[in-house]
Amino acid sequence: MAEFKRTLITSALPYANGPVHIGHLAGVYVPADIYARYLRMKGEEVAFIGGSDEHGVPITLKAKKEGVEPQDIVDKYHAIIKDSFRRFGISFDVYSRTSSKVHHETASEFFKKLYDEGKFIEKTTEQYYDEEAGQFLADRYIVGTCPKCNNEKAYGDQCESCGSSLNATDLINPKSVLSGSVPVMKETKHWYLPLDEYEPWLKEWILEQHKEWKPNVYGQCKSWLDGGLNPRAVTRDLKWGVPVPVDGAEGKVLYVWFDAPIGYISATKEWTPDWEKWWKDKDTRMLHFIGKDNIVFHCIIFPSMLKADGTYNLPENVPANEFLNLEGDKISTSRNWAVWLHEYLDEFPGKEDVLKYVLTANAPETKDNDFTWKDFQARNNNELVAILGNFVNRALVLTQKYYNGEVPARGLLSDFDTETMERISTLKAEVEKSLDTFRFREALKFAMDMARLGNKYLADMEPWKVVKTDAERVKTVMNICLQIAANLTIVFEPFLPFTMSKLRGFMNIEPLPWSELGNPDMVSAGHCVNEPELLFEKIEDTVVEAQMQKLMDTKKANEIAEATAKPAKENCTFDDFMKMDIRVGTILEAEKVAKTKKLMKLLVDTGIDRRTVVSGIAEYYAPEEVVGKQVSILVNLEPRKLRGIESQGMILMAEDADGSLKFVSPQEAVKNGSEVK
Ligand code: B3M
Ligand code: ZN
Repeated sequence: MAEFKRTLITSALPYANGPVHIGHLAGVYVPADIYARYLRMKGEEVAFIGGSDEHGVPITLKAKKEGVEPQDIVDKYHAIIKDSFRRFGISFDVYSRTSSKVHHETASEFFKKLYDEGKFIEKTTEQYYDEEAGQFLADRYIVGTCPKCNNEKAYGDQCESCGSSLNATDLINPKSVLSGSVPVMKETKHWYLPLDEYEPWLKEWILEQHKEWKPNVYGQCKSWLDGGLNPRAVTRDLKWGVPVPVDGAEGKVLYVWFDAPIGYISATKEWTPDWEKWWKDKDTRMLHFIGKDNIVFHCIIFPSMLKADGTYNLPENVPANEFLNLEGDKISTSRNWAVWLHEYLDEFPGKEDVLKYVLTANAPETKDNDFTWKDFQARNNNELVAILGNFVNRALVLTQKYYNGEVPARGLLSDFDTETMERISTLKAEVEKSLDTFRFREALKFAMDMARLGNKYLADMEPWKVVKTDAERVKTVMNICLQIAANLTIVFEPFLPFTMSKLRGFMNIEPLPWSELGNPDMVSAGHCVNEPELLFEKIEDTVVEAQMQKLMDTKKANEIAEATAKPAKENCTFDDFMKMDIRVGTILEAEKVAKTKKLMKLLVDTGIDRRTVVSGIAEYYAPEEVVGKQVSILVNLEPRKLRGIESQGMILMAEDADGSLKFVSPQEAVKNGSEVK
């Protein structure tokens, strides 16, 4: 591998249409931050770039819904996101935004250069147009039925239910999100980046030269490349975004995925006038930290844009993560199924590192993972409190107790002492290897092994038992414990920066560089440590129960919203309706159907006859409650067998928001056999 002088770390720009949540952190910002801190500790030159992605259709739709301008939406969320990252200690060198002037200029110039050099193809095609709203409908402005899974709320670019990527013209029954009207096809001109021309180069560059990329990243690239690439439109008919800087392109802006990655360049410009060194100097290594849904944009499209320009570096690696789920369900901004960072920061003050630890220990590096509050509690209590916190606390408390806080000198070493100290160096090598290959959860496990080592050493040596009888031995043991604690301040620094700053305070030491890790002589005899406090505190059941209750409440609210928002079915004719013979009848007998949870066998007087109906109401009513009730019954439904019983008709039920069933009955008693129409 080539030797690099400096590293440019980019982290995906979150959309400024909502706050950031634990999924963002686990997927992108926590690993990027760990890596940036690690390199800085090694004395390397690093730029850690972030910012908000402030263009794109979801932002314009949200603005429309709230009756404000897109700029108001992004101003609001950019501030919230930026503040959350700051409080959480994500150590960006710059956190910028794509509605800034420098970004508009940078993106515009980037496009113009490629345009002038003839790197785009110009094409006129037919696209959906909303005649009522008087505008073309890009991607998310169109909803319709997914041709693959029948989800009725699929978007023009993607079905979020089955995950297929779609073209607006694939949708069945397309409707405009703006007016609800059926869009028409109309001609429009756009500029396309001919990705097909870059395909042979991409194949060589990724598939041959970057076999070291993570398997999930390499695999996704390979499947895109094997599938063949097509020219891709880089402009849209929209008002919100970077205007296309070409005559005759009024009312068109750059596609959000064209301008957003250029945001990394503009952010670097905002940070330093010397930005070109970070983007064009061959001694700079560029890394993109992203989530898996962004792989194609960062491995195929953005590199093709950079290649087309010809003056920029390409990414060396793209350590993308998979997704983090929450309590078994996909995190979703629109469904409020998330742990929001700004809420966590308010509800768990001083516990930024705890969340960072849990998200790293359980990071979705190779597959999707699940965040649960129980796991959060267990990792805090059983790992941070019981291992790391416990060890350093005992080491410091005993030093106070035995030596008034003064570090004792080491005497003769036992084999076990030597082995323990050697193990620290081997752990150093292991942590480094994991960090260098972006395996952060493994690196964290090795760091925790160092704390485990200290804990075990202290437990095996039992200095409290021999402090009276073998004072020299105890001095050696406590010296070694304090050396381990000093090593912990280094190895945990990239992962738990707030906590390590506290620990250094207790130990009365300055931040140490990474190169000192493994050194068994970091605190010298005679150095005085301070009175320690606890590094971590136990998280009680009531705390996680409250968080789980909050999620349950969200679930309930979503269910109610969904039930009431169910769209009407397609129209039926009057004749269709008249085919159904619905009568009022009275339930005469009722019994549960054996070995089922839901079914009840009813004998109903329909006014025409007495007949048996099997109904799925057993979870909501007891048999004795329903006998004597007047109900509505569809009497000409084809008889069908349920659990061996022939059901002759169907009782009409209303399904409440929580899924429970209630009878549809006449308000006043009527004669059995009365028609419902
Ligand atoms: N805003 C998508 C996302 O948040 C997008 C990333 C842009 S990175 C240049 O998933
Ligand atoms: Zn679908």
